[in-house]
Order: sequence, then structure tokens, then C-alpha cells
Amino acid sequence: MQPELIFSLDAKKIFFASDFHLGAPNAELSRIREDAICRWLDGIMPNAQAVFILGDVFDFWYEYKYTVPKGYIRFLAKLAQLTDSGIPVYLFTGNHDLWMKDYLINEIGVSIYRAPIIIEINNERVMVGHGDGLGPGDYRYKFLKSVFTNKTCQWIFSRLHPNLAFYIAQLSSRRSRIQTAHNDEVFKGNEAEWLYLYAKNKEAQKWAKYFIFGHRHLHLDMELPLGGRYINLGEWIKERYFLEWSQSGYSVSAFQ
Ligand SMILES: [Mn+2]
Repeated sequence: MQPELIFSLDAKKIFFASDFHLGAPNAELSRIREDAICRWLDGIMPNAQAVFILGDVFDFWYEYKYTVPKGYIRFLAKLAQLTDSGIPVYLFTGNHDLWMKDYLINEIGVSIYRAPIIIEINNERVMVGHGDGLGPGDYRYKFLKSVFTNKTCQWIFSRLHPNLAFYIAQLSSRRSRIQTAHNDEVFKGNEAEWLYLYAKNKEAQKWAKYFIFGHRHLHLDMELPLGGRYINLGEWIKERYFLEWSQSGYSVSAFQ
């Protein structure tokens, strides 16, 4: 599998973050988080060679042909500022925002990925993605994803008036872990962490040495059997973790 993007770093860095869940749990708290994300992006802009945002950027996003959800203007403008200044932004869809189409590509100038990709940073192979539906188990979600990504199902859903469609979507997202504040994720042990098992498997197949995902809402940095690493970026609802990759390797910190 050839790397899709190749970076060679000297003075600049590549930044990664995931799971902003803008829109949740309510407008007020989402706005505070949006401001923090904008401050983070302002701070990294002078040093950034590229920015990767690994999915669940929005707690809910659905694009019609002529309509997109309201909100997130400051965040979207900040992304536009990055791309306008020549810094590429790579946006991955997550399980909460897999209905992104071409609006953000055309309007903001980001690249959108719907599945993990392999990149190369200073000759190291790195797999990057949201992480939903990978590894063993999670059959209920894998089935739902096949429905959600089905073109006919999307066409039918798009026939609903947005007021009704977004109401239905909010009913289901109200049960999600952020809305119910049950996002105190705990480590389950190596053999029960699906993304660890996935990374271990792909490491054995020599796909990559480093694996960076989100989705789990828990920051992890685990050694793999052959010396690679599985890094999970956690989320921005409580912790605000981000990863920076410089010439000397990567480090993860929490944005203050
Ligand atoms: Mn998430």
C-alpha cells in the first residue's frame, strides 16, 4: 500500500486532533469549545506544515444539495484562513459527520477522507483515520454505517424537509454519550481495545509503524508488538488533546 501523502519536515510540524463534536451538548458549551479550537489553530498556524482533523468534527452534519447546517462560522473561517495561507487541512469524516459532501471542499478548501489513509512523515509510515468500524466486533455499528453510507438511503433521507430530518437526527444523537454526559471512557485492556487489535494486525502486515486514530474518546499511546505505536487522540469535550509531529518525532499534549 503506497502512502497517499508524503511529508518531509524541517522546521515546521504536522498537527493532529480529533472529536471536537461541535454542536454538543448545547450551543453555549459548543461555542466555548469552538473558541478554544480557534485559539489552538491560531497558535499553531505559524508552525504548521499541515493539519489533520480526524473526524467527529461536528456532532451532527448533513449536507443537502443547496443547504448545510447553521453554525460553526468561526471554526470554518479559521480553516479557510489556514488553507488560504497555503497550509493544507485534511478532514476525515467520523461516525457523527459522515454526511459531508463537497461543500467544505469547495467553500473552505479542505480535503476530505472517508476512510483511513497511509501517510509518510520523514520516511515513517503512519496510518491516520477516525477509527470507526475498524477491528473486530461492533457489528451493530458496522451495519448502521452500511445503511448511512448507502446512496439510496441518503437520497430518501434528503427528500425530508431539513426541519424534520434534523429533528430525527437530534433524537438519535440525544442518546449518544456526549449528550448524556456518559463519556467517562476507561481503558478496557489490550485485547478489548478494537483499534489496538486493528493496529497490531496492520503492523504485522507492514502497513505502517504508527497508527493515529480518534473515535475512542480516550487518549492512548500504546506500544505495538513490533515496536510501532497506536496513538488515540481522545476528544475535545473535556481534554483537548492534540498531537504534533516535528523533525524529532511526535508528542501529545492538552491545549490549555
Ligand atoms: Mn466521537
